Amino acid sequence: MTDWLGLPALASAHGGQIDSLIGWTHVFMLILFVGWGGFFAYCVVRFRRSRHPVASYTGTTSHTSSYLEIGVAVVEAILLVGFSIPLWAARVDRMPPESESLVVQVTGEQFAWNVHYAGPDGRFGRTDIKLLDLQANPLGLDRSDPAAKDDVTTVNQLNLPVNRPIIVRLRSKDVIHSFNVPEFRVKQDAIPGLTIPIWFVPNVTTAEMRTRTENPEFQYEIACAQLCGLGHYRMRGFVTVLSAEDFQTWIDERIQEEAELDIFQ
Ligand SMILES: [Cu+2]
Repeated sequence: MTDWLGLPALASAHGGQIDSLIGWTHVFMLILFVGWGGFFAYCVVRFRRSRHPVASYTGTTSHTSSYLEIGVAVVEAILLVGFSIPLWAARVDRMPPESESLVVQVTGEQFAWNVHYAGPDGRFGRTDIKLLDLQANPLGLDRSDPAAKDDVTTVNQLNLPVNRPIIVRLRSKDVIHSFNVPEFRVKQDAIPGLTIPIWFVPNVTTAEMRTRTENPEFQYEIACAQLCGLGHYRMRGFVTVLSAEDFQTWIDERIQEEAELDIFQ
């Protein structure tokens, strides 16, 4: 079903559930559409003018429709309390343990995505608005803070290891942006003044997806999904999902590079 709905390729552990939810929603809406469409056609014929030349001013006197409405409200309450709220609690509120996950801070700005890794110490270095420099230090990271020594920052490029829970702490410097990676079935607004955590497990590497889609240039994209200003259209980042080893190699190299930069400063 998801094939003919034209959904993007799937690349996260929880995404299948979202797709089946989208599929079922379509099935239920189709049933409703056919049901109500049929009822409408029935009414048009049943209450046609030639059979009912004068309007009925009393209308129906039975209470069936009221009971039906109460029934619908009860079923909806059961769906909400019995299914939606527990699902939301399990999927959104309950984060995987940080010790088993990779925690990344992603900060939106007009018009870029700033990515911040804590490095091996697992602690994010202090950031200070006074150190903010749009070119050299877009996050205002204080390199003199010991926790910042091994931090890695990138712009518009989020590298992730495959099959490991990722916790993204979403922030924004200016206006509301939205972090959307369609293949992961992830979309969350980034709101100035708030740090919003989201989590997912990417389970297809970029290399694997390139073979699967037969597109050697395939890239996962972070598309800003909230109209955020004149440059919104070009607020685009890339996600590269690497094997655990490749990710480790990459981050080690970056830590090395940043350390060398520090020496020259
Ligand atoms: Cu944006």
